[in-house]
Amino acid sequence: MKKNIKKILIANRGEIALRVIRACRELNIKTVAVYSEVDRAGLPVQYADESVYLGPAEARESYLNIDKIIEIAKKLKCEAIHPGYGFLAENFQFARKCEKSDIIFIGPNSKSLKLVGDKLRSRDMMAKASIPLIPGMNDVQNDLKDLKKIAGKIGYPVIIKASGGGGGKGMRIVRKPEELLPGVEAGRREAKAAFGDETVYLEKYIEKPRHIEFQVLADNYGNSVHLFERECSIQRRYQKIIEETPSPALDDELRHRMGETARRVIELSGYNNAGTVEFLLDEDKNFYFLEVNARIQVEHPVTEMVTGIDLVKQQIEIASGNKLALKQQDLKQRGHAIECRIYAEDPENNFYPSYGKLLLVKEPQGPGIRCDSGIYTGLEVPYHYDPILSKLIVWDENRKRAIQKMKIALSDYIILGVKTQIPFLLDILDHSEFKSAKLHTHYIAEHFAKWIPAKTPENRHLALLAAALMKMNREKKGVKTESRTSLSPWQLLGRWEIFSR
Ligand code: MV4
Repeated sequence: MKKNIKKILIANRGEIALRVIRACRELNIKTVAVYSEVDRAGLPVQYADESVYLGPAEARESYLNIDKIIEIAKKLKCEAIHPGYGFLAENFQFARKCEKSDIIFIGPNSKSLKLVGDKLRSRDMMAKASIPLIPGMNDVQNDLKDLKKIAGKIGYPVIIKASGGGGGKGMRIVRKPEELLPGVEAGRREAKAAFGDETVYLEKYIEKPRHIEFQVLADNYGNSVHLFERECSIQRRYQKIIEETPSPALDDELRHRMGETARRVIELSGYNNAGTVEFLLDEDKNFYFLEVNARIQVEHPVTEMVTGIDLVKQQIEIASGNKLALKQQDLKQRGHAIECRIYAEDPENNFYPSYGKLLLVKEPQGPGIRCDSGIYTGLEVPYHYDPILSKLIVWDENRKRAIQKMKIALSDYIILGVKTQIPFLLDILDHSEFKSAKLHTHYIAEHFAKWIPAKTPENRHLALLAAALMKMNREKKGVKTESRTSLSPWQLLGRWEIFSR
């Protein structure tokens, strides 16, 4: 069962590929990066020990090309593949092909991956084990007349979900009986097109829940621990943008109950490696199991900051067949961590993706500041993939200080050349309901529906100003006055106050 992993292929790109390469280096494991046509200049290609061209930009021909990736892993004698998040991370056929090729898939076994990907089947299994679930259906129901009866029993509003979906894809809310059947028909078509499975089911719709998830690690021998929660209620169109831990909504007693429930969900699913158990928490603090995310998640760093545990290294240790070295009673949460996702999106233009060459990148630094990114000055941001540029994570002793640190770090983060939603993030952090932690999944829809950015100077104007200041500095030096600084305005950029915020 134990296997010495000496080389890992990273079947991903961008910040998460770099994150995995860093963990491998620390464990003395060689790395192979794979890259598409538009990622030749990406940092993973530079950081990995070897890199192999995969194919054209389209994900189907590169990062989703199962046979090609396995072929490269075999050829270069990689004992394991790390899928990161997205792309092939939750594809049980990929996991199964790895298993059949005697390559370790760094993630759960394919059988349990298939189970947790089938929301209706896992709902049914959890119901039988008395895991708290939102009232709704636990089996496939094809007769539309029956559906109407079931919805009546559940009580409106109900939510239609795709069994093969997840993460909000293919969901619709139904508030009146006459909207049910058209909703189900549309939902089925959508689910069929998106996941190749038209199965949908109904649940009672919970208004304004909090989204709280628990990080779990499980080894190959039935041992598991949870590494506490992350609160991910701040999202926009199912895209999380701010995550934090601990959740201000939990006390130790509720945290303990939810954490133990999460471990049971993982054990019942026969799950191994790192996984996340998602819950909704309603306004009366009842929690309900939603689904298992079978991957390392985008927001994993906040858990690392408060527990001091490197989750990617744990994933590799587990995949190598080592027993979990962590014991639940030894795990503690220390301080508070917040993550902001930085996307190449234009908040002034309905968050439309913004692509192009990065003219200047300057990342914040300081105690308790972590920046997981794959960007640098001069990099061309391709439009073919998820527009995430970077993740800014801060740690401090409590929530208030962490928010303060995040505001400073965001203001120091300079990205010129593409638009980012940094101004939007800053306004959320400044909002009174955020400060008092009154969070829920409709927070942005409720408080920021009509958000417009404060007038900030355009990059072109900044460039002109920078040139003017540089000239001034040179002239000062020329007459030998005591110059305040010999730094160029570009180096000082984050400190400019042109308009007051
Ligand atoms: C819900 C819900 C309300 N009631 N289910 C969205 C992601 C997917 N994992 C489940 N989701 C939801 N399921 C019931 N019965 C509200 C959401 C939801 C949501 C959940 C987590 C994070 C953001 C969200 C945004 C809108 C809706």
